[in-house]
Amino acid sequence: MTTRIAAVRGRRVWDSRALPTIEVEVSLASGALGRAIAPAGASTGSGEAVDLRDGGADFGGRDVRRAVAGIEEVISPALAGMDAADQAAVDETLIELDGTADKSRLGGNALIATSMAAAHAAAAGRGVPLWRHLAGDGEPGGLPLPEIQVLGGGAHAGRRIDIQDFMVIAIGAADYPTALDWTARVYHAAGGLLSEAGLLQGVADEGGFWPAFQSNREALDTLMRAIEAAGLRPGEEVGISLDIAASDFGRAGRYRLGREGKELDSDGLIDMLLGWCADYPVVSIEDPLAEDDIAAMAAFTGAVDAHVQVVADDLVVTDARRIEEAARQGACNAALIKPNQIGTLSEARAASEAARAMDWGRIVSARSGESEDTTIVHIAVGWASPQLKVGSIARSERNAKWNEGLRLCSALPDGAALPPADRFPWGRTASVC
Ligand code: 2PG
Ligand code: MG
Repeated sequence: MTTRIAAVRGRRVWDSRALPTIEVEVSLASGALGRAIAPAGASTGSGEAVDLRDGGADFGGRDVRRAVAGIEEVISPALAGMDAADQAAVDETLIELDGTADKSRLGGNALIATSMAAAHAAAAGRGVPLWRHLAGDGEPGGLPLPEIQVLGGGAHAGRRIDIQDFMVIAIGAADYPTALDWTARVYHAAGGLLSEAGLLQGVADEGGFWPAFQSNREALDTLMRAIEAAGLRPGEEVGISLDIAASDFGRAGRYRLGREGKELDSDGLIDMLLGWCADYPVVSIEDPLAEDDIAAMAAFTGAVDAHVQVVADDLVVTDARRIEEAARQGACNAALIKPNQIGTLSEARAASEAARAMDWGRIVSARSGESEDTTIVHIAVGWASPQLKVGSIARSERNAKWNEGLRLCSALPDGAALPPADRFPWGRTASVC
């Protein structure tokens, strides 16, 4: 066996928020090596695998020395001698070693870094790119359509504005490099508008501009003007995508919009969002209501135009069972796939397959706390995900991913082509908004 694991090492490294995180290095008997770094969320769903931290005073309790020790003492001896190419066996072993439902003993962060590092090592041992290894016997996809943040808010910007992500999707771009070009133009135009208005105050956690606005609609207006100032047609070439991250400002059907001093019930929030969809070319909305407000989320999905993608993040947390349940309830029509929410690649893949089986949209996503790790780009291609979300198009922990996609353009069978428009809800109707 050329992919036999010789050693697994855990290492404490730094993420994009100056917080410690975990890198795992899996080396094979053949000398091949695989490395991966765990990302970390800030607005997390309550059902996510536990991100194991030390507690105490250091770095707000967010150090990872315990999780690194678990890799060295528990995971490393158990994986030595196993076949890195047998991802299912590696992941089952990790799940058994942890032994808890929420992965709180060894930590979802330790598990996902190990699971991804094993995949990297197996690909290196086989002498194939990671996306090819991850595709297995299935057909890999092409490049995914990027969903890119221009303005960052919510938990990623000190709650300066309630809505978390104001993003764009270059729905009219024929290929991946063009989608990035158009988005970078919009990004610069937005920066120019903010600068003219005296509102330029740096960037939020994912590289989008800091939201120095008085209302959420002011952010939407700025995004519209930025698309136009970039010389692009809103709704035809570039659509607006929002992550409301409603669980961060509401529970049990009560929502508090701090910036606007408003209290809304579920119907009030639905009306507000439907109003935005009527007034702006919104093509995708993530977590429109809180994770415990499922009937209201289903009501929103039923009421919003069929060309709008309704994405579940906090509600389904990359868990196949939760995705199937959400589909049964008609809560949404797309799933965000964040491997660290569930803890192993095999379980994340099962979630992706569950979404695919229901003909849902699928968006592989990074977290707000990131690093130079580009595994998710290979996951998106290997698992044929039509979309990818990694934050903005500024800061290197983000552009490491977009640039990896540019590298893959020359390696993939379909080159730089993006999935055809009819793969997306907005492409199935004649026009958007
Ligand atoms: C989200 C992500 C990325 P976080 O909510 O979709 O924007 O944020 O990683 O903080 O959960
Ligand atoms: Mg989200």
